[in-house]
Amino acid sequence: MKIQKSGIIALIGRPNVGKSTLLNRLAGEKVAIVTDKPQTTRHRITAVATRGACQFVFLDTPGFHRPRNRLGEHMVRLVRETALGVDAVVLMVEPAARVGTPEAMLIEQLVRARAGEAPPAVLVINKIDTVKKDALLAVIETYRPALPWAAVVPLSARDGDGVAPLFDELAPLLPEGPALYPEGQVTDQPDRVLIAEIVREKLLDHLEQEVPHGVAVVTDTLRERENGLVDIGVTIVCERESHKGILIGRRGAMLKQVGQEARAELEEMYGGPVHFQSWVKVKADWRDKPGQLRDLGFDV
Ligand SMILES: Nc1nc2c(ncn2[C@@H]2O[C@H](COP(=O)(O)OP(=O)(O)OP(=O)(O)O)[C@@H](O)[C@H]2O)c(=O)[nH]1
Ligand SMILES: [Mg+2]
Repeated sequence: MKIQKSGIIALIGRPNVGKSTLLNRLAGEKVAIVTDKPQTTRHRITAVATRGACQFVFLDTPGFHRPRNRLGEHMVRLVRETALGVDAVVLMVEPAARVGTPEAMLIEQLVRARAGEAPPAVLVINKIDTVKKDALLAVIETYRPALPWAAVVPLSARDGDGVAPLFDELAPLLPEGPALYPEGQVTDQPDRVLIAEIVREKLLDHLEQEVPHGVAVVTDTLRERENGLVDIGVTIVCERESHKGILIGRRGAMLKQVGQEARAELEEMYGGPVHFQSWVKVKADWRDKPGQLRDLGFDV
């Protein structure tokens, strides 16, 4: 079917609310990594979905939070810029009957940026699998006055319940126009970025406390040999020697475990054997150093 409407939709909300889970659900495949740690997403991630004559281009964003370093400032700026330059915004909230600080700030910015005009926005209440119906009604009643112009879509990004109605609410907000991405393209992330993110996801799954936030991953090597084997090498960056010890683990146990998990997913992605190697490097306070942030792929 020929595309007649297409538009860009930003997913915004506090850390850990489920934006990346929803992005993957909307795309129909894994485009963004998901963990139970807040501030997992650090980049803007595109996922393209087609429904009938509509092409939806979704942009996942970092969780909106009070920044404590340059990386955080960059992430928060990215949320603001993204939210203001799109055709529609999906504000995602937890199923709690209270407008929290990040939500209040995001709502205020949306309203102010468009000089009081109602921005095309949809409010998504996520994780409905965790609340009873009465509790959900209380959440809807809480948010309705805060965003009187927006449709409210309760859903479970994890289970997929309520995701189809979200497409129905967003379709009328798309401008008329041709496809923005070629048919079949699901994301614009280069393989090197996807690889680094998969490794970071496996790392975060095993890390606790302050270590995860100070971890970055870069793909150094990506080479397909003639026999079909894919060579992948990554550098894992952390902020302190003590963190390096945790990342490597007792006799290298942690790095080995993470390597196994990452390799399994990468082999699925490439449909064949992967040779995976990783190195751990300390870069003190990289999250506060513009030069190092740029080296690690952040557009600061
Ligand atoms: N129960 C439940 N958990 C969910 C749902 N959606 C996401 N989660 C969980 O919430 C956690 C955070 O999910 P993410 O998708 O990484 O959240 P995010 O908003 O992208 O987080 P940041 O990138 O840190 O801003 C993960 O443990 C998910 O499995 C849902 O619908 N129900
Ligand atoms: Mg995310």
